[in-house]
Amino acid sequence: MANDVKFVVTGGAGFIGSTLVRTLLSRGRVVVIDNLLTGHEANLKGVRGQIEFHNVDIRDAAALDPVIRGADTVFHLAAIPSVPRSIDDPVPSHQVNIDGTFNVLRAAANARARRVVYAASSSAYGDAEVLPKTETMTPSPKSPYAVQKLLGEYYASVFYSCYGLETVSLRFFNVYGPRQDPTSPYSGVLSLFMKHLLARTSPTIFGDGEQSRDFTYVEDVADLCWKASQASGVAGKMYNAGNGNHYTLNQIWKLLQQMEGVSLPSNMAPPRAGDVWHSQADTAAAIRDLGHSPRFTIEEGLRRTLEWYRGAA
Ligand code: UD2
Repeated sequence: MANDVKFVVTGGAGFIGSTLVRTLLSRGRVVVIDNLLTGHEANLKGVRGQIEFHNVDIRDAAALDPVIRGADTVFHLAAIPSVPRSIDDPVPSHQVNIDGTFNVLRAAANARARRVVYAASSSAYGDAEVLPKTETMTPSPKSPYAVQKLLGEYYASVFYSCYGLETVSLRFFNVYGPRQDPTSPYSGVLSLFMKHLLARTSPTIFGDGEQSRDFTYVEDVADLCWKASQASGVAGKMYNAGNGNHYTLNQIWKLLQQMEGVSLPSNMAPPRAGDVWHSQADTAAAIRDLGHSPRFTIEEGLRRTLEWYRGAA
């Protein structure tokens, strides 16, 4: 692929976006859009000189157009994540995750971009009874965040059917790995577990810890974003971006303690509103249509992530 192909990554200074940026560097010109609300320029350390960075808020439609112009692929990862954050403070997450997504899709359509890959969320499934969760299941969102991310999928699909903009939605399943920010109460649970493990303090587990997640290593998700941008016959569709396994919080916390040879019983707190109980991806469609091939076992992913936090501490 010619090196002047332009890729735009919204949320490119975020945890997942900054990993994707590194995946794309050898494949073309990378342009990052981020307002640094939850992202950090430090996430781009070592690659900052090889990319073009725009401090732009995706709520600002007029500012998006010139940056997206000329793009081959737009990877739309900018969002205000977190289920509890969307419950506590729903307006900003609504505006960014719905209006912002609309603005990105519109700018991409106006720019006649070849394709948009959209970061959707496994939260769309809610508490569907059956595991693993398959793309054909009826969505059942339990929180504003889940609704917002689902609506983005619908918009992505309609931008294909109505405007001919190729889109692929990937439902990310609890992504973890290096550069995930552990400093907010809304941070992903594994980043918080890592922080506590290294500080030798006890994490808080909401509920009895028997809820499970399909924890997916960030590099596997970044690889799948790339594959989704290249696959044929997938425009307008949605796929699970998961690992295909699921582990309870109790299992993961136990595993982490064993890795460090420590004993730190967790604090228990009431379950969180909007929380999904079990989550596990059926990966068959992504394997078949996108060539998905996750490489990292949970042990290997946790080991690499822990080493990164140790170095960053
Ligand atoms: C949801 C989505 C995920 C992604 C993410 C973005 C599901 C199943 N997953 O993740 O795909 O879109 O949102 O934010 O909906 N917890 C604790 N202690 C803590 C923090 C969290 O016990 O200190 C629990 C929390 O109650 C939940 C689990 O850990 O049961 C995972 O929470 P999370 O915030 O890491 O991610 P989750 O599942 O809401």
